[in-house]
Amino acid sequence: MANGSRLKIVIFGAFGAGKTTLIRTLDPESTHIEANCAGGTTTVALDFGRVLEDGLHIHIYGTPGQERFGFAREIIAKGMDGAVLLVDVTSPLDDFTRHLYDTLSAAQVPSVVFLNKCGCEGAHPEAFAACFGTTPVRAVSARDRKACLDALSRFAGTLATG
Ligand SMILES: Nc1nc2c(ncn2[C@@H]2O[C@H](COP(=O)(O)OP(=O)(O)OP(=O)(O)O)[C@@H](O)[C@H]2O)c(=O)[nH]1
Ligand SMILES: [Mg+2]
Repeated sequence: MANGSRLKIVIFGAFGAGKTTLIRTLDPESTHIEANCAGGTTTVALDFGRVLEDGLHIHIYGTPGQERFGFAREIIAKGMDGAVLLVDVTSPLDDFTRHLYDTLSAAQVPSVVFLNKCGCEGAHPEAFAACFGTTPVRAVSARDRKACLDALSRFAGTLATG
């Protein structure tokens, strides 16, 4: 349940799904704890950003996507009001993303799936439409601020009133 007019939303997703990019797009002033890795950077602790929409303070926490950081995901997830599962649609659905979805579903966390990289070469968003049961699915690009803000505030609206 939301705490007054403040919401804690946690972003989950596999390695490289675009969680850090999404939070940076939503809040250019956001904070990121990352390390260098082959081809770029990877989150080794968390991301944190804030968005104020319609009087609602949305605190957005990003998790590390590497499987070995399960302990960090557990800590970051504590007390969350809702979860975003971010999925890279340029690759087939992987076991880890499926595991994250199953864990959120079993815990009955209010969730939404954001399909990311929809405009990229090799993207197949249609292949994911039936993968997540009754959980709402939204197509975004983590680099598109308007689409991300719209998708986030719609989801936040369901939590604030729900
Ligand atoms: N073209 C394109 N590239 C994207 C998009 N979102 C993320 N990327 C790229 O995908 C790569 C991984 O993005 P990150 O945001 O670091 O992914 P992450 O989910 O935080 O990764 P971990 O922290 O390692 O789990 C980076 O090179 C991003 O620039 C997108 O919407 N479009
Ligand atoms: Mg990251």
